[in-house]
Amino acid sequence: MIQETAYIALGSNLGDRAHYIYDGVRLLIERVGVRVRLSPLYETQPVGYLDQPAFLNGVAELWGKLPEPRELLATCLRIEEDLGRERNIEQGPRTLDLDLLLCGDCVSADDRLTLPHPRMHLRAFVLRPLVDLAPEARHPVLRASAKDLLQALEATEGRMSGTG
Ligand code: PH2
Ligand code: MG
Ligand code: MG
Repeated sequence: MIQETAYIALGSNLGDRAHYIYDGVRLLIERVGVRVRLSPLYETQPVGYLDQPAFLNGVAELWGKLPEPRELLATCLRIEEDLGRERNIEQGPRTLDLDLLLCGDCVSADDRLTLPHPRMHLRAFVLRPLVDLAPEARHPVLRASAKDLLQALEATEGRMSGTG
């Protein structure tokens, strides 16, 4: 059996945000059948589309016999839907967003799934919790560790508030 590691970013900015994130983790464990570790959660200000409430963000590490990335993506979308996500405004408020960041060393650029996530290295709300979990996790395209990517981002943007 091939054991692999994947990382998924979680974000919520509607309702009981922590509850949605913990429910998302529970459903990942049940439906993917792998071990999951959850990072600390951070309260973050919206990036991109600004006119929306603050987010709670974290990252989950999945370890075990993983499905194909497309199947994992389909499971994530289904969990978002089952937890009440409505897609009205692009990048707008959501009960739960699950974004595939890394699936082992997989690199993919088809129209439905881009891996690694195309903006993960630009987002402190993704990199900060990823570094908490796995500072040495490698970005297979940029060939840099999560820790190095966060350091590079902080050098240009400054440190994300509330993360020490
Ligand atoms: N997600 C977005 C857009 N902006 N900002 C924060 N702070 N956290 C998010 O998870 C987030 C965002 C689109 O997915
Ligand atoms: Mg997202
Ligand atoms: Mg998403």
